[in-house]
Amino acid sequence: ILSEPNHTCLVGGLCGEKKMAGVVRTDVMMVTPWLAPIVWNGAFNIDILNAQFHKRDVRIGLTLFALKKYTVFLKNFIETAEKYFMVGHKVHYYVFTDRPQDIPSLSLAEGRTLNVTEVTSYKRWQDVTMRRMQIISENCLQRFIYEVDYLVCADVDMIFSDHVGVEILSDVFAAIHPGFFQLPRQKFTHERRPESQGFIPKDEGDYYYTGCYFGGTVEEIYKVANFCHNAMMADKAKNIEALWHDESYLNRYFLYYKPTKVLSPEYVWNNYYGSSVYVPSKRFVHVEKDYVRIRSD
Ligand code: 2GW
Ligand code: MN
Repeated sequence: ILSEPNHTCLVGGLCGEKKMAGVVRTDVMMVTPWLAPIVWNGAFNIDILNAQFHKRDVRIGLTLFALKKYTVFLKNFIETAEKYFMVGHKVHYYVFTDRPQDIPSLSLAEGRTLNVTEVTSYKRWQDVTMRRMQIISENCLQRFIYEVDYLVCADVDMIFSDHVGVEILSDVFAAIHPGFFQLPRQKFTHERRPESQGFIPKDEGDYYYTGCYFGGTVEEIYKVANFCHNAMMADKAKNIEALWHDESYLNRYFLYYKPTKVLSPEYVWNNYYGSSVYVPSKRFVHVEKDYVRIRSD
């Protein structure tokens, strides 16, 4: 380690090098109590990470669901992803839609492909968002496992506005919801009814994770999606649905199967929450939408 030009000394004040391997912020948590990194800008050296991932020739799948009117979000999503998401790496976009004729043709950089799969829609919007888990888990077994190493699963009503690279990748990662990172766990909107499969007791829950962004190896994402889908179906059979749908079941899964990396709110922001001094860069942001129009049939 001492011959590595980018090394950081373990004790302060001795670094001397221009380009440090990492910067420790003292105003935010940088590591979870179970020793998973919390990813903040400056905490990593992207050149080292890129070299490591290139050596493995890593392939990254990005799953996107654009059903009904949500096809309108695809163009900006993909265009901004081309600029900021995993630039220089192999990327496969997997778009699931009930309106394949509405998918715009977009030009992609070398090493990047886009695949459209037709799926049937559901009447209830809660089913539209929740059934993503079923489709992800089925496709993990049928194709993702043969085609990519990592999966990133995201909402489609988002745009990238700054770098998002291999620093997010790990066996299984989750992102902290931007509305909850300054709140105590009692305020988290977890499902609190013990009869639901999404149940988390008031005195438990590490973070409140967003449902709009998670990922990991195909093997791990299969477990996540399969758990969430089965939990939803078990609840459905009892005529109960967790408070925040897929997000609630996801939070329940991550309580007992801890993520190996946690993304700070830099990695999922929503301008509904304005700005925060703790979040110098908004890398992946929910777009404002006309809820009534976009969600009507
Ligand atoms: C239609 C009516 C109401 C709500 C959603 C939809 C809808 C969602 C749709 O007509 N077509 C569609 O493709 N979707 C997909 O589901 C799309 O990928 C979208 O990004 C995702 C989640 O729906 P969205 O973005 O409207 O919900 P948000 O931004 O409030 O999402 C949070 O809460 C959801 C559960 O209530 C999910 O957990 C989501 O992951 C969270 O970010
Ligand atoms: Mn969304």
